Amino acid sequence: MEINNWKKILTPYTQAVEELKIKFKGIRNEYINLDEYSPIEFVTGRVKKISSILEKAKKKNIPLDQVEEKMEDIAGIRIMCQFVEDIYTVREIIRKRHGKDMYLVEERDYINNLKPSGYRSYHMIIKYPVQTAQGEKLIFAEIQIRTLAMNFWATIEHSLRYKYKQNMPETIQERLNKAAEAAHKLDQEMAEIRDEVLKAQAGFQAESNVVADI
Ligand code: 0O2
Repeated sequence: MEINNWKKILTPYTQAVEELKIKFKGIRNEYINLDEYSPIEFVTGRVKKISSILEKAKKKNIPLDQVEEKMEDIAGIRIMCQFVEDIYTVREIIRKRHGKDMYLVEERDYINNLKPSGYRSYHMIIKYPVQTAQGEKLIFAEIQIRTLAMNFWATIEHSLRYKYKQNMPETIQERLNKAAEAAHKLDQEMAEIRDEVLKAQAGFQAESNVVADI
């Protein structure tokens, strides 16, 4: 396919990524402006590179004239959270948007069903309406929701996988598996610390209410 054709195909995806980034960053800002805890730490997004689209199409036997209907992650949004619990808060926020400014198509829980690589993340596939000069275009987008620890692991694993392609040395793979386990433990520890902090805060508030009653 000609480069100009790709440019034409990818334009609404760029638009969708920009709009979705603004929307999710907006949610974070809402919490921050109210001095409340935000379940969203930061948001990134990207349009899949043409070379990655071609590679994936080949791997998944997707004809190039069907990538738009069959490839769900050409537009990708990544939402990073501090705690695992926050991922489910963000999931609820997105579920509530179904039928409003986006349509939820599928959810993939790679947190409870981690991938053989050790990858953990919560994926939500949506259809998102983009207003183009030719009218509305409904396109797929993939929202990946993860903790900072999950993101740290995935970012490094992704770059190593890119470096080694299919030939990842076994020792590196083993270390990555161990690192995935360590990242998981870190998330569990942090969740417990969070519970302790919340309990302590609740106790402190109850005490100050008693003082206030006096
Ligand atoms: P990019 O553009 O480099 O990010 P699959 O072929 O099974 O991996 P599928 O079925 O198309 O993926 O969809 P899925 O499972 O929702 O995953 C697609 C995206 O999730 C990947 O994009 C990654 O961003 C992320 N992902 C999935 N598995 C792994 C993994 O084992 N390690 C890391 N680091 N990321 C993963 P791409 O295709 O890598 O493209």
